[in-house]
This record gives sequence, C-alpha cells and structure tokens, in this order.
Amino acid sequence: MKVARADSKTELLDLYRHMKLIRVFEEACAQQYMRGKIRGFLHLYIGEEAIAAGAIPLMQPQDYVITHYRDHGHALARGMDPNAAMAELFGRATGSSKGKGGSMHLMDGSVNMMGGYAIVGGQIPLGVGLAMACAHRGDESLVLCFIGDGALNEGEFHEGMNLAAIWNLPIVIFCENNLYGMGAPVSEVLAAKDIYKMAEPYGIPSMQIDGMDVLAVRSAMVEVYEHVRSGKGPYFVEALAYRFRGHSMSDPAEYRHKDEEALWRQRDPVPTFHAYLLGEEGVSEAELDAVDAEVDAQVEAAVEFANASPEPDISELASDIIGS
Ligand SMILES: Cc1ncc(C[n+]2csc(CCOP(=O)(O)OP(=O)(O)O)c2C)c(N)n1
Ligand SMILES: [Mg+2]
Repeated sequence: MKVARADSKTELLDLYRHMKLIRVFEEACAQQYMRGKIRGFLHLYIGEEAIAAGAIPLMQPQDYVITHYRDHGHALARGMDPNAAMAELFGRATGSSKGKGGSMHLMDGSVNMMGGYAIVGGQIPLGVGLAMACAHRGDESLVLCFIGDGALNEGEFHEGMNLAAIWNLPIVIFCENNLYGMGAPVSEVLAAKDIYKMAEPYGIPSMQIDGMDVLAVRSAMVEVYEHVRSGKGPYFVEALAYRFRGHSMSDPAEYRHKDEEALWRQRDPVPTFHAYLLGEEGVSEAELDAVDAEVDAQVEAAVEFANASPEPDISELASDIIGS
C-alpha cells in the first residue's frame, strides 16, 4: 500500500466510499438475481473495485468513460445514480436506458459514461472515435477505455492501438487483467507474456500497476492523465486484479484452484483499505462505520426504487432504435 501523505482524510474516505458502494451495490445485485428480480446476464465486478475507484473519480467532467459488460463499478464511480443503475438492471422504465439496456449496457450521457459493451473489444474503436472528437474539440478532454484481458486477442485492440498512436489521440486504454477470460487463463490464450509491453510496437507508453491497491491505481492515473491531457498521445495501462465471483452468475468458477482464490482474497481491496485507513491514516471506526451506513442506506433505497418502478410500456419496444 502506497503512503498517501498528500491526501486529506476526506479524499481518503471518498475513495473508500466509492469502493464500498460498488461492493454493496453488487452484493445486492447478486441477491436480487437469485430472487429473479434481475434476469439475463449479470457479471459482477467484486474484487476489482480499487480500479474503478482509483481511476475514475479523478477524471474531469468533460472526459469520457467507455467500457465492457462488467460495467457497474465504472458507472457508479463515474457518478451514475444508483437508483437509475439498479432500475436498469431490473428492466424498469426508470432505468438509465428505460430498462432496455440491462446490466451490460449501463450508459448515462449526463456524466459522459458512454456505456458498457457486450462484444469483447467492441468498445475500443468507439473509444478511439470519442478520442478523435476530444482532439477536434481541443478542450483537453480525454477518454478512459476499459478492456478485459480477453480483448487483447481481438483485432480491434490492435487496430485501435494503431489509430490512437498514428493520430496521437487523448485515450487511455486500460486493461483490467483479472487472469481469466470466462474460464480461459490468460497464460493459455495469449502469446504475449508481459501484457503492458504489448503497447511497445505502437510506440505507446505503458505501465503495469497493482489493481488491488486503490492508492497505487490513483497515483499511477494522476501521471497517466497528465501525460494524455498535455497532448502527448495515448497511454496503455495493465492493472493486475482478480474477480472473486465467476465470469457471470451462472459460472461456478470450477476452473480455478481454491488456493489461488484464497490468496487473492487476502488482498481484497475493500477490507485492506479499511484496515489501512484505521491503522495508518488515523481514520476512526466511527468515521468508517458512518460511510458504511450511508452506503447501505443508498443501496437499500436503490433496490426499493427499482422494485417500485413500473416496467416499460409495450409502446417502448420499438422506440430509441436508430431508424425507427
Ligand atoms: C467478440 C466476442 N467474442 C466472444 C464473446 C464471448 N465472451 C463474452 S465475455 C468473454 C470473456 C472476456 O474476458 P475478459 O475480456 O478477460 O473480461 P472479464 O470477463 O475477465 O472481465 C467472452 C469470450 C463476446 N462477447 N464477444
Ligand atoms: Mg479477464
């Protein structure tokens, strides 16, 4: 854990709040899925919260976030209303996309959260396009484009890296390396051994960071955003992390060894940061309890809001479709 001397207690508690909100929100999602309130696909981000909390709240309002289907954490950290996010997961009319997008497609233009995408790597060309728009506007805005390790095998990754470099675009391509793409270990499906070095042939600077340590993520991203915002072009980041749940709710994750899971659980970013704040930063139990209570109430309210919301009207079936 990096020492955060420059951070105020409020900033540190905010980082904790972001991680805790994602954790509690997603635990509620799992529960509501078991109750049949959330249907279809549900991919949980539990274990990877330090990445979203460390990288996103630092961004400017004019910046963009675009991501994959494991998108709840990114949307919440970007400031999406948890009520609208939960209602979207429930498929209700009050959801961020009127209940028609669902878990894999959280999108909210009002906070420049440009959506989760289900096609592995599909968000990369879109992110590059957003970065072109940022460059044309010339307002120092940038794009943070999250990908999973599974996207590294897709042509879109290489096309996107190439165009971002050739056009010197303000984009951070951020790989959340959680060691697996569905049930496939990265080491068995990717020829490259050091993921962060995959940026080298494109002349894009890169770094590998600890995605379980919120302060490590944050301090790395301060440097990365400074580079990109000053017109020096794209950056590639690899963060090492672990998803504690299976690929989706229907995956019992039997391809992983229990010892491996136990080892990563010792580094669980939420309790680890809780202990760090208590032990090293002089934050009190009462202050942390207050954040926990606030987050619990927020998530409980989101579930109630979603549950009480109406389903979309049948007339909505063909609306919001390009060409309709
Ligand atoms: C182009 C494409 N190929 C295959 C799939 C099926 N698929 C869905 S998720 C996934 C694994 C992606 O893993 P990764 O990028 O590592 O993300 P993680 O789930 O680990 O966060 C695959 C192969 C897909 N959605 N799109
Ligand atoms: Mg993965």
